[in-house]
Order: sequence, then C-alpha cells, then structure tokens
Amino acid sequence: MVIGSDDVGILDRIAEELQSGADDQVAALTGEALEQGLAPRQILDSGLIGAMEVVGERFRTHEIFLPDVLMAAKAMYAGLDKLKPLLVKDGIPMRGKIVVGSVQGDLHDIGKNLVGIMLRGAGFEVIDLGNDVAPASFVDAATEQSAAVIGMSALLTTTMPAMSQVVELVRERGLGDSVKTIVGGAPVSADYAREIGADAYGFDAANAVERVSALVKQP
Ligand code: B1M
Repeated sequence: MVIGSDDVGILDRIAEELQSGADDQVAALTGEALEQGLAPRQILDSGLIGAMEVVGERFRTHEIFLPDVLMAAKAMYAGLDKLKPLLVKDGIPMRGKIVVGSVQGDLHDIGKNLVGIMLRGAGFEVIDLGNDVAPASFVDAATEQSAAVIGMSALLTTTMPAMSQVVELVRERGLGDSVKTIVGGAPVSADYAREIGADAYGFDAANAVERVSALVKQP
C-alpha cells in the first residue's frame, strides 16, 4: 500500500495496516494523521483500537492465527508510541499513586498500558507491575509504595478470578480503607466488579481515569 494515497481515509488506512501487522506503516500513518490535525484520541479510538477489535474477531473465527495477532499487537504499539507523548501531559501535580498490572496468568498488556498512559496524563503516579502479576505482588506493592489504588486488567475469562483474589487479600490484610481496587478489561463488567467486591470498574482507559479520580477523592 502506498502511504499518502487519498483513496481511503487515513484512519481506515491505519486500521488496515494494523490488521496486517505492518508496524512501520502504522507508525508513519499515525504521524501523518497527527500532522493532518487529527486528535490523538480519535486516532487511538477509531484507528488503533477499532482495528484491534477486528483482529480479535478474525482470530475468534479462525480467519487468522496467533502469530498474526502478535504482529498486530506490535503494530498497535508502533502507533501508540507516536501518540503516547501527546496523551501524557507533563508538569501536572501528582494526584496520588496507583499500582497497575495484568493479573496472574494474563499476558495481554496493551489495554493495561493504555490505562497507565492515561492515568499518567491525568497526573497520577503509576507503578506498573507488568503482566502475569501474582495477587500478593499487587498488595505488597501497594503497601510498600503507599499507593491509594490497585488497578487490575484481565483479558481472559480464565484469569478474571485472580482479580477476586486480590480484592480478598486487600480485605484479609485490613487495607480496605486505605487501598481501593479498580478492575477492567474486555471480559470484565460492572456486575462482575460488584460481585467480587472491587471498589470500581473502568470500561475504557478514559473511564478508568474518571473512576480512579473519584476513588482518591473518597474520604
Ligand atoms: Co489474546 N485473546 N490470547 N492475545 N487477544 C483475546 C483477549 C480474545 C478475546 C481473542 C478472541 O478469541 N476473540 C481471547 C480471549 C477469550 C476469552 O477468554 N474469552 C484471547 C485468547 C484466547 C488468547 C490466548 C489464550 C490464545 C492462545 O494462546 N491460544 C493467548 C493467552 C495468553 C495469555 O494471556 N496467557 C492470547 C495471546 C495474545 C497475544 C500475546 C498474541 C496478544 C497480546 C499481546 C499483548 O497484549 N502484548 C493477544 C491479543 C492482541 C488479543 C486481542 C486480539 C486484542 C487485545 C487488545 O490488546 N485489545 C483480543 C481480542 C479483543 O480483545 N478484541 C484477544 C486492545 C486494547 C486497547 O483493549 O485490552 O480490551 P483492551 O483494553 C481496553 C479496555 O478493556 C479497558 O481499557 C482499554 C482501553 O480502552 N481496560 C481497562 C483494560 N484494562 C483495564 C483496566 C482498568 C480499566 C479499564 O482498570 C484498572
């Protein structure tokens, strides 16, 4: 595909290149879209995230396979790298600390990283524990770092129960008043968050920022 073609809108072209795992093209087109004056959030939501949803659906229906999904994820990161500086604003006073991670057994980290970027952009100090994080590691880190919030991400139905273990551990250690919990990820819902006793649910990265802001304001 020739970059610069006017036949298709730039967001469609980003989506198309992401789906075929062309990381260099995604990076170049994301830069081009920014130069054209498109808002970073529009490029993120309609270009990158929209394309990842298509990738997920095509994987589910066995049209594509795991290596294709990995390449698409690499291309997603290439685009995100261009947007990251614009999603994170410098010089904002810190509003509180949050520990984030993908739960035990879960290697998906794109959504969790996006949540981290948006939280940093909103002035929170984010301690990112990475992926496949054991329940005790979330709680230990929150205690050691005096974090006000633990943020957990899960993309697999099989790893969601690990969220419940973290919430339970916070309760067992008597930290419920000082450490709040927020959960999110494609299979997670507000009902599930309520069911396991988490303090909040974020449906996307921007919503996670709203929820965390509300949690740290709570007396
Ligand atoms: Co995986 N995978 N994957 N995968 N993968 C899914 C999740 C799946 C739905 C695909 C499908 O079948 N349609 C399916 C899960 C089915 C299920 O459990 N119901 C699946 C599967 C089955 C698997 C494997 C088991 C495949 C295999 O090995 N046979 C395997 C598991 C590995 C493991 O974790 N142990 C696997 C592996 C992988 C890759 C490594 C290849 C790669 C991940 C690369 C990476 O993350 N570095 C991958 C990918 C890329 C996906 C899909 C295609 C895309 C996920 C993504 O990054 N989306 C995904 C299909 C899909 O979700 N449509 C799929 C973009 C991202 C921005 O969205 O993460 O949802 P998301 O985050 C959103 C919100 O959910 C929310 O905000 C974000 C921004 O809006 N959010 C939060 C997320 N965390 C939050 C936390 C919050 C608040 C909001 O508060 C703290």
